[in-house]
Amino acid sequence: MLKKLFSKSKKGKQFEEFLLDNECLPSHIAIIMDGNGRWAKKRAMPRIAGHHEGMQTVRKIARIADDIGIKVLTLYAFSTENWRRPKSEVDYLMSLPQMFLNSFMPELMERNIRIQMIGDKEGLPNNTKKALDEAMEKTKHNTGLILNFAMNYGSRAEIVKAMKDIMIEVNSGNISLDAIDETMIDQYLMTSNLPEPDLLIRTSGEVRLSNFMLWQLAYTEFWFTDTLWPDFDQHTFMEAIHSYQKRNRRYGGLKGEEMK
Ligand code: V07
Repeated sequence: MLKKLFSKSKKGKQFEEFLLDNECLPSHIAIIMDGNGRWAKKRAMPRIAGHHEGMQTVRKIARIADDIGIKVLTLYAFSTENWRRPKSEVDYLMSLPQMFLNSFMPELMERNIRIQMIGDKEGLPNNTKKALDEAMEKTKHNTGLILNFAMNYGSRAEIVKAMKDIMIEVNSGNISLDAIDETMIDQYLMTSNLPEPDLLIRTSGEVRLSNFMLWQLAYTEFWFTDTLWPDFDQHTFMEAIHSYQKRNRRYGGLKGEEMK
């Protein structure tokens, strides 16, 4: 069924209308949120101003994802490579989860949104870790949108850890070599409770995966835009979902393996 989604401007007047097919909505959307630094540079502002604006965009896009019934939104917030940035920038980035959660928590609860994360939590500063732990604990019974942040995340490191964890079980005789298959590897990844992403979005004109969810993205549709993350809005988001739905409908007659 095609469903019209009306959005409102600040004055409350309808200014745009989107047609969404809610029968082939992507369940899981993953986003590489690039272009925050460039956004700030264009305005002669410090990079951290771009990150702050990027955080506001996270809030807006999470609301929209929730409104249209997306089940999982995975956002690449901090990669294992990002530690190489200047210390002042890293410090600021690490303060964002707290800032975001402090102000957004009442709305997260109201909307029944659950916070999750993937990545190496132990490598995060204590304050950041604590804010994340509290938010995950507080929202763990929420059954709506899963807002999944990739924090201190690297896909290869995730796969290495899964391999090691499986080896521990093999060595202690709990599982046999023959029992290792794709389903088992899925279960040892940090995304074990999530469906695979249906749609990957990367902003800011870069066309790489940058060590993001390499295993999980095997069959995912990719959508790239030159729009910088702080400028990403409802219109761009709908454009991405539209494009996914157009491609998906083309495979309408195919099922299962054929579609892969
Ligand atoms: C970060 C804003 C978005 C653009 C990308 C870089 C900067 C939201 C969070 C966040 C993370 C965990 C959480 C709640 C919010 C965040 C970092 C960077 C490190 F539980 N935005 N955002 N975390 N940016």
